[in-house]
Amino acid sequence: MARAKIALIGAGMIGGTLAHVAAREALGDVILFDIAEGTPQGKALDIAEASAVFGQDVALKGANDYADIAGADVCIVTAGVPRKPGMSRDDLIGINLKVMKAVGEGIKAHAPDAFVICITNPLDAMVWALQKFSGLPKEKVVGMAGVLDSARFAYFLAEKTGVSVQDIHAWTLGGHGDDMVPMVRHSTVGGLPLPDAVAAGFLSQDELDAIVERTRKGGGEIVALLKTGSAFYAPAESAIAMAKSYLLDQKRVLPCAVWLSGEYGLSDLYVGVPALIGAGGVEKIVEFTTNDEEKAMFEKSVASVQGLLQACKDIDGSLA
Ligand code: A3D
Repeated sequence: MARAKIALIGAGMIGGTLAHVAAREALGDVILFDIAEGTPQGKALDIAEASAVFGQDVALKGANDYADIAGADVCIVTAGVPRKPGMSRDDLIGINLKVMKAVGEGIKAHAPDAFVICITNPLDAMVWALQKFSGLPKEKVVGMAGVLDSARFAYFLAEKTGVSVQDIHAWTLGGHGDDMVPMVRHSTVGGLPLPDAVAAGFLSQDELDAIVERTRKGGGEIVALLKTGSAFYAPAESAIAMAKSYLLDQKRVLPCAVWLSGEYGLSDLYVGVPALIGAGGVEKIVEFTTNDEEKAMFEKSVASVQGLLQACKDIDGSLA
Protein backbone atom coordinates (compact mmCIF):
# COMPACT_ATOMS: atom_id res chain seq x y z
CA MET A 1 0.00 0.00 0.00
CA ALA A 2 1.28 3.49 -0.80
CA ARG A 3 2.53 5.50 2.15
CA ALA A 4 0.41 8.42 3.32
CA LYS A 5 1.50 11.88 2.15
CA ILE A 6 1.85 14.57 4.78
CA ALA A 7 2.21 18.18 3.64
CA LEU A 8 3.60 20.63 6.16
CA ILE A 9 2.77 24.19 5.12
CA GLY A 10 5.36 26.31 6.93
CA ALA A 11 8.83 24.92 7.55
CA GLY A 12 9.76 27.01 10.57
CA MET A 13 10.23 25.83 14.15
CA ILE A 14 7.02 23.80 14.39
CA GLY A 15 7.10 22.71 10.73
CA GLY A 16 10.63 21.31 11.07
CA THR A 17 9.74 19.49 14.30
CA LEU A 18 6.61 18.06 12.69
CA ALA A 19 8.71 16.72 9.80
CA HIS A 20 11.15 15.10 12.22
CA VAL A 21 8.45 13.45 14.34
CA ALA A 22 6.37 12.34 11.32
CA ALA A 23 9.46 10.74 9.74
CA ARG A 24 10.63 9.05 12.95
CA GLU A 25 7.16 7.59 13.45
CA ALA A 26 6.98 6.62 9.74
CA LEU A 27 3.57 8.27 9.51
CA GLY A 28 4.11 8.88 5.81
CA ASP A 29 6.17 10.71 3.20
CA VAL A 30 6.69 14.36 4.06
CA ILE A 31 6.56 17.49 1.93
CA LEU A 32 7.87 20.58 3.72
CA PHE A 33 6.53 23.70 2.01
CA ASP A 34 7.57 27.29 2.73
CA ILE A 35 7.89 30.59 0.88
CA ALA A 36 11.47 30.87 2.18
CA GLU A 37 13.80 29.33 -0.38
CA GLY A 38 16.25 26.76 0.92
CA THR A 39 14.74 26.34 4.40
CA PRO A 40 12.29 23.54 3.55
CA GLN A 41 14.85 21.86 1.27
CA GLY A 42 17.57 22.07 3.92
CA LYS A 43 15.38 20.71 6.72
CA ALA A 44 14.00 17.93 4.51
CA LEU A 45 17.50 16.83 3.48
CA ASP A 46 18.80 16.98 7.06
CA ILE A 47 15.94 14.77 8.35
CA ALA A 48 16.23 12.44 5.32
CA GLU A 49 19.89 11.92 6.21
CA ALA A 50 18.88 11.27 9.83
CA SER A 51 16.47 8.57 8.59
CA ALA A 52 19.50 6.43 7.77
CA VAL A 53 20.26 6.53 11.52
CA PHE A 54 16.76 6.09 12.90
CA GLY A 55 16.00 3.55 10.22
CA GLN A 56 12.67 4.48 8.68
CA ASP A 57 11.94 4.30 4.96
CA VAL A 58 10.14 7.56 4.35
CA ALA A 59 10.72 10.19 1.68
CA LEU A 60 11.15 13.86 2.58
CA LYS A 61 11.14 16.77 0.15
CA GLY A 62 11.35 20.55 0.54
CA ALA A 63 9.23 22.71 -1.73
CA ASN A 64 8.36 26.30 -2.65
CA ASP A 65 5.63 25.36 -5.12
CA TYR A 66 2.14 24.33 -4.04
CA ALA A 67 2.07 21.77 -6.88
CA ASP A 68 4.30 19.60 -4.64
CA ILE A 69 1.54 19.13 -2.03
CA ALA A 70 -0.71 17.50 -4.67
CA GLY A 71 -2.72 14.60 -3.32
CA ALA A 72 -1.67 15.12 0.32
CA ASP A 73 -3.67 13.08 2.84
CA VAL A 74 -2.93 15.49 5.67
CA CYS A 75 -1.88 19.16 5.61
CA ILE A 76 -0.57 20.75 8.80
CA VAL A 77 -0.43 24.53 8.60
CA THR A 78 2.07 26.58 10.61
CA ALA A 79 2.75 29.24 7.96
CA GLY A 80 2.82 32.77 9.31
CA VAL A 81 4.53 34.53 12.18
CA PRO A 82 4.75 33.55 15.85
CA ARG A 83 4.63 36.01 18.74
CA LYS A 84 7.57 37.61 20.49
CA PRO A 85 7.71 38.79 24.12
CA GLY A 86 5.13 41.50 24.78
CA MET A 87 2.83 40.37 21.94
CA SER A 88 -0.52 38.66 22.35
CA ARG A 89 -1.65 36.01 19.88
CA ASP A 90 -4.22 38.51 18.61
CA ASP A 91 -1.45 40.91 17.51
CA LEU A 92 -0.64 38.45 14.70
CA ILE A 93 -4.04 38.64 13.03
CA GLY A 94 -3.25 41.13 10.22
CA ILE A 95 -0.21 39.28 8.85
CA ASN A 96 -1.44 35.74 9.41
CA LEU A 97 -4.87 36.32 7.87
CA LYS A 98 -3.17 37.14 4.53
CA VAL A 99 -1.05 34.01 4.90
CA MET A 100 -4.20 31.90 5.49
CA LYS A 101 -5.67 33.22 2.23
CA ALA A 102 -2.63 32.10 0.23
CA VAL A 103 -2.45 28.75 2.05
CA GLY A 104 -6.21 28.12 1.74
CA GLU A 105 -6.08 28.72 -2.00
CA GLY A 106 -3.04 26.46 -2.35
CA ILE A 107 -4.75 23.61 -0.50
CA LYS A 108 -7.99 24.08 -2.42
CA ALA A 109 -6.14 23.83 -5.75
CA HIS A 110 -3.80 20.94 -4.93
CA ALA A 111 -4.98 18.94 -1.90
CA PRO A 112 -8.77 19.30 -1.65
CA ASP A 113 -9.19 15.80 -0.13
CA ALA A 114 -6.75 16.39 2.74
CA PHE A 115 -7.48 16.49 6.46
CA VAL A 116 -6.22 19.94 7.42
CA ILE A 117 -4.86 20.84 10.85
CA CYS A 118 -4.23 24.54 11.46
CA ILE A 119 -1.75 25.67 14.12
CA THR A 120 -1.19 29.30 13.06
CA ASN A 121 -2.31 31.91 15.63
CA PRO A 122 -4.62 33.42 16.64
CA LEU A 123 -5.79 29.85 16.27
CA ASP A 124 -9.59 29.90 16.49
CA ALA A 125 -9.81 32.76 13.98
CA MET A 126 -7.14 31.42 11.61
CA VAL A 127 -8.70 27.94 11.34
CA TRP A 128 -12.08 29.57 10.65
CA ALA A 129 -10.53 31.74 7.91
CA LEU A 130 -8.57 28.79 6.48
CA GLN A 131 -11.77 26.75 6.12
CA LYS A 132 -13.45 29.67 4.35
CA PHE A 133 -10.51 30.38 2.02
CA SER A 134 -10.00 26.68 1.18
CA GLY A 135 -13.68 25.77 0.91
CA LEU A 136 -12.87 22.27 2.27
CA PRO A 137 -15.58 20.39 4.21
CA LYS A 138 -15.82 21.69 7.78
CA GLU A 139 -15.27 18.23 9.28
CA LYS A 140 -11.94 18.04 7.44
CA VAL A 141 -10.53 21.34 8.77
CA VAL A 142 -9.59 21.53 12.47
CA GLY A 143 -7.41 23.63 14.73
CA MET A 144 -4.74 22.36 17.12
CA ALA A 145 -4.67 24.12 20.49
CA GLY A 146 -6.63 22.06 23.01
CA VAL A 147 -4.30 19.06 22.86
CA LEU A 148 -1.40 21.38 23.69
CA ASP A 149 -3.22 23.35 26.40
CA SER A 150 -4.46 20.10 27.97
CA ALA A 151 -0.97 18.60 27.78
CA ARG A 152 0.41 21.58 29.68
CA PHE A 153 -2.36 21.20 32.28
CA ALA A 154 -1.62 17.46 32.58
CA TYR A 155 2.13 18.00 32.86
CA PHE A 156 1.77 20.59 35.64
CA LEU A 157 -0.59 18.23 37.51
CA ALA A 158 1.83 15.32 37.12
CA GLU A 159 4.73 17.46 38.32
CA LYS A 160 2.81 18.60 41.42
CA THR A 161 1.11 15.34 42.42
CA GLY A 162 3.91 12.92 41.55
CA VAL A 163 1.45 10.81 39.53
CA SER A 164 2.54 9.55 36.08
CA VAL A 165 1.40 11.76 33.17
CA GLN A 166 -0.04 8.53 31.74
CA ASP A 167 -2.60 8.43 34.55
CA ILE A 168 -3.70 12.03 34.26
CA HIS A 169 -6.45 13.13 31.91
CA ALA A 170 -6.74 16.87 31.60
CA TRP A 171 -9.14 18.91 29.48
CA THR A 172 -9.22 22.55 28.43
CA LEU A 173 -12.06 23.98 26.37
CA GLY A 174 -12.75 27.31 24.68
CA GLY A 175 -10.55 29.56 22.58
CA HIS A 176 -6.75 29.36 22.56
CA GLY A 177 -6.16 32.49 24.62
CA ASP A 178 -5.55 33.43 28.22
CA ASP A 179 -9.26 32.99 28.95
CA MET A 180 -9.29 29.30 27.87
CA VAL A 181 -11.22 27.07 30.28
CA PRO A 182 -9.27 24.33 32.13
CA MET A 183 -12.08 21.88 33.03
CA VAL A 184 -11.32 21.08 36.66
CA ARG A 185 -14.32 18.80 37.28
CA HIS A 186 -13.69 16.76 34.11
CA SER A 187 -9.94 16.35 34.56
CA THR A 188 -8.67 13.40 36.57
CA VAL A 189 -5.60 12.29 38.52
CA GLY A 190 -5.52 8.50 38.82
CA GLY A 191 -9.21 8.45 37.93
CA LEU A 192 -10.16 11.01 40.60
CA PRO A 193 -11.79 14.23 39.34
CA LEU A 194 -9.57 17.13 40.51
CA PRO A 195 -11.87 18.27 43.36
CA ASP A 196 -11.70 14.68 44.72
CA ALA A 197 -7.92 14.62 44.18
CA VAL A 198 -7.69 17.76 46.34
CA ALA A 199 -9.87 16.12 49.01
CA ALA A 200 -7.63 13.03 48.87
CA GLY A 201 -4.53 15.19 49.48
CA PHE A 202 -2.83 14.82 46.07
CA LEU A 203 -2.53 18.63 45.93
CA SER A 204 -4.00 21.62 47.75
CA GLN A 205 -6.72 23.88 46.39
CA ASP A 206 -4.19 26.74 46.20
CA GLU A 207 -1.81 24.55 44.19
CA LEU A 208 -4.63 23.56 41.84
CA ASP A 209 -5.65 27.21 41.38
CA ALA A 210 -2.04 28.12 40.57
CA ILE A 211 -1.84 25.29 37.99
CA VAL A 212 -5.05 26.46 36.31
CA GLU A 213 -3.60 29.96 36.02
CA ARG A 214 -0.22 28.68 34.78
CA THR A 215 -2.01 26.56 32.13
CA ARG A 216 -3.88 29.61 30.84
CA LYS A 217 -0.60 31.52 30.47
CA GLY A 218 1.47 28.47 29.41
CA GLY A 219 2.23 29.80 25.92
CA GLY A 220 3.40 33.16 27.28
CA GLU A 221 5.69 31.42 29.78
CA ILE A 222 7.59 29.76 26.92
CA VAL A 223 7.67 32.94 24.81
CA ALA A 224 9.20 34.87 27.73
CA LEU A 225 11.89 32.20 28.15
CA LEU A 226 12.74 31.72 24.47
CA LYS A 227 12.60 35.45 23.62
CA THR A 228 12.81 34.77 19.86
CA GLY A 229 9.58 32.86 19.19
CA SER A 230 7.04 30.52 20.73
CA ALA A 231 6.76 26.87 21.74
CA PHE A 232 7.38 24.25 19.07
CA TYR A 233 8.08 20.78 20.48
CA ALA A 234 4.78 20.34 22.34
CA PRO A 235 2.70 22.01 19.59
CA ALA A 236 4.24 19.64 17.01
CA GLU A 237 3.62 16.53 19.14
CA SER A 238 0.02 17.67 19.67
CA ALA A 239 -0.69 18.04 15.95
CA ILE A 240 0.94 14.67 15.24
CA ALA A 241 -1.49 13.04 17.72
CA MET A 242 -4.38 14.54 15.76
CA ALA A 243 -2.92 13.53 12.36
CA LYS A 244 -2.35 9.98 13.62
CA SER A 245 -5.92 9.66 14.86
CA TYR A 246 -7.10 10.58 11.35
CA LEU A 247 -4.60 8.52 9.35
CA LEU A 248 -4.94 5.40 11.53
CA ASP A 249 -8.69 5.88 12.17
CA GLN A 250 -7.95 5.72 15.89
CA LYS A 251 -11.13 7.60 16.82
CA ARG A 252 -9.43 9.39 19.70
CA VAL A 253 -11.39 12.04 21.53
CA LEU A 254 -9.12 15.07 21.58
CA PRO A 255 -9.80 18.69 22.45
CA CYS A 256 -9.64 20.49 19.08
CA ALA A 257 -10.93 23.71 17.56
CA VAL A 258 -13.84 22.43 15.46
CA TRP A 259 -16.75 23.94 13.56
CA LEU A 260 -19.83 24.05 15.76
CA SER A 261 -23.35 23.84 14.40
CA GLY A 262 -25.54 23.87 17.49
CA GLU A 263 -23.29 21.98 19.92
CA TYR A 264 -22.68 23.89 23.14
CA GLY A 265 -25.45 26.24 21.94
CA LEU A 266 -23.10 27.76 19.35
CA SER A 267 -23.02 27.95 15.57
CA ASP A 268 -20.90 29.25 12.74
CA LEU A 269 -17.58 29.39 14.55
CA TYR A 270 -14.58 27.29 15.51
CA VAL A 271 -13.80 26.82 19.19
CA GLY A 272 -12.06 24.20 21.31
CA VAL A 273 -14.22 21.25 22.43
CA PRO A 274 -13.62 17.48 22.68
CA ALA A 275 -13.93 15.91 19.22
CA LEU A 276 -13.67 12.34 17.95
CA ILE A 277 -11.15 12.22 15.09
CA GLY A 278 -11.26 9.26 12.73
CA ALA A 279 -10.97 8.48 9.01
CA GLY A 280 -13.93 10.78 8.34
CA GLY A 281 -12.24 13.74 10.03
CA VAL A 282 -14.30 15.16 12.90
CA GLU A 283 -16.81 12.33 13.35
CA LYS A 284 -18.44 13.42 16.60
CA ILE A 285 -18.38 16.29 19.06
CA VAL A 286 -18.53 15.41 22.74
CA GLU A 287 -20.61 17.80 24.85
CA PHE A 288 -19.40 18.13 28.44
CA THR A 289 -21.94 19.15 31.04
CA THR A 290 -21.07 22.57 32.44
CA ASN A 291 -22.04 24.19 35.73
CA ASP A 292 -22.78 27.92 35.95
CA GLU A 293 -19.17 28.88 36.64
CA GLU A 294 -17.77 26.78 33.75
CA LYS A 295 -20.49 28.07 31.43
CA ALA A 296 -19.64 31.69 32.27
CA MET A 297 -15.91 31.07 31.65
CA PHE A 298 -16.67 29.29 28.35
CA GLU A 299 -18.93 32.14 27.22
CA LYS A 300 -16.22 34.70 28.02
CA SER A 301 -13.71 32.71 25.98
CA VAL A 302 -16.17 32.37 23.08
CA ALA A 303 -16.78 36.14 23.18
CA SER A 304 -13.03 36.68 22.66
CA VAL A 305 -13.11 34.33 19.64
CA GLN A 306 -16.11 36.19 18.23
CA GLY A 307 -14.20 39.46 18.60
CA LEU A 308 -11.34 37.97 16.55
CA LEU A 309 -13.74 36.80 13.83
CA GLN A 310 -15.14 40.32 13.59
CA ALA A 311 -11.59 41.68 13.27
CA CYS A 312 -10.95 39.22 10.39
CA LYS A 313 -14.17 40.32 8.66
CA ASP A 314 -13.16 43.98 9.07
CA ILE A 315 -9.76 43.26 7.47
CA ASP A 316 -11.03 41.04 4.62
CA GLY A 317 -14.53 41.87 3.39
CA SER A 318 -14.80 38.52 1.54
CA LEU A 319 -15.10 36.80 4.95
CA ALA A 320 -18.10 38.87 6.10
P1 A3D B 1 8.23 30.15 12.52
O1 A3D B 1 9.39 29.39 13.01
O2 A3D B 1 8.39 31.61 12.29
O3 A3D B 1 7.71 29.46 11.16
C1 A3D B 1 6.73 30.02 10.36
C2 A3D B 1 7.12 29.73 8.93
O4 A3D B 1 6.06 30.18 8.09
C3 A3D B 1 8.40 30.43 8.48
O5 A3D B 1 9.34 29.49 8.01
C4 A3D B 1 7.92 31.34 7.34
O6 A3D B 1 8.85 31.47 6.28
C5 A3D B 1 6.67 30.60 6.89
N1 A3D B 1 5.73 31.43 6.12
C6 A3D B 1 5.41 32.73 6.29
N2 A3D B 1 4.50 33.11 5.36
C7 A3D B 1 4.24 32.01 4.60
C8 A3D B 1 3.39 31.76 3.50
N3 A3D B 1 2.62 32.72 2.97
N4 A3D B 1 3.37 30.51 2.97
C9 A3D B 1 4.16 29.53 3.49
N5 A3D B 1 4.97 29.72 4.54
C10 A3D B 1 5.02 30.94 5.08
O7 A3D B 1 6.96 29.98 13.51
P2 A3D B 1 6.59 28.69 14.39
O8 A3D B 1 6.74 27.47 13.56
O9 A3D B 1 7.23 28.79 15.72
O10 A3D B 1 5.02 29.00 14.63
C11 A3D B 1 4.12 28.94 13.55
C12 A3D B 1 2.74 29.45 13.97
O11 A3D B 1 2.19 28.60 14.98
C13 A3D B 1 2.72 30.86 14.58
O12 A3D B 1 1.61 31.58 14.09
C14 A3D B 1 2.55 30.59 16.07
O13 A3D B 1 1.93 31.68 16.75
C15 A3D B 1 1.66 29.39 16.04
N6 A3D B 1 1.63 28.59 17.26
C16 A3D B 1 0.42 28.09 17.63
C17 A3D B 1 0.30 27.32 18.75
C18 A3D B 1 -1.04 26.78 19.15
O14 A3D B 1 -1.16 26.07 20.12
C19 A3D B 1 -2.21 27.10 18.36
C20 A3D B 1 1.43 27.04 19.54
C21 A3D B 1 2.66 27.55 19.14
C22 A3D B 1 2.75 28.33 17.98
